[in-house]
Amino acid sequence: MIRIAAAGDVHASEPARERIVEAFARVQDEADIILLAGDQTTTGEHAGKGEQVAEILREGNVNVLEGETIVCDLNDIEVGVVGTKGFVGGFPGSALADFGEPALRQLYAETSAEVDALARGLVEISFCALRIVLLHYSPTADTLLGEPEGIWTYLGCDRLAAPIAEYRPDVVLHGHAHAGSFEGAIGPVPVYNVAVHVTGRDFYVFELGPHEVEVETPV
Ligand SMILES: [Mn+2]
Repeated sequence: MIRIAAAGDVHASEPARERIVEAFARVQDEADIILLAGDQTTTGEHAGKGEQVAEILREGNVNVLEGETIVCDLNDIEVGVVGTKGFVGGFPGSALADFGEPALRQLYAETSAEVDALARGLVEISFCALRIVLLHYSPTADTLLGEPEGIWTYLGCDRLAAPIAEYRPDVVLHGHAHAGSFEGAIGPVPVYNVAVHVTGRDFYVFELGPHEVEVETPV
């Protein structure tokens, strides 16, 4: 079994520095791998500094996955992670179509590129005993329950679910939906919204073994 510590939407800021430093120090002993599902800082992306934030993380030996994969050997288990942000587009009933003005079609194409990256990554790690998908946006409406339905289109896209249903990774983790729900599924694949606002803790730590996930639902 490997122990995974997952957190989305940490939204690090100066006032939260001490708490976050302590949480990262503590979790070192509790997990074999730490997975962060985006929104690491409060305003990095909105301030147009996403690339600088990524560079600082890389300098700290953090693997930043932008449509990429990483394979690591943990406790003699080959673990593959596909990481990509995912994007907007919505779910049946309110889905954006590949139609209309160029700006709208560009948005649709950006989600298509994310879906392609996800599919490519799942092929790349297909030999791994454990396969994890790490997204920011949600691939299912299950974990959006609790969010106003009017904004679901901007919280994720069910087109991201297609490669997940096809390649069946062991687990999918995402964030972004601060008021969403913890647990969902795409066919037999468990999906967890690990946004700290949802899990109610700095990190959600769970064990994963080949072909089994043991997750205790937060109360
Ligand atoms: Mn967020």
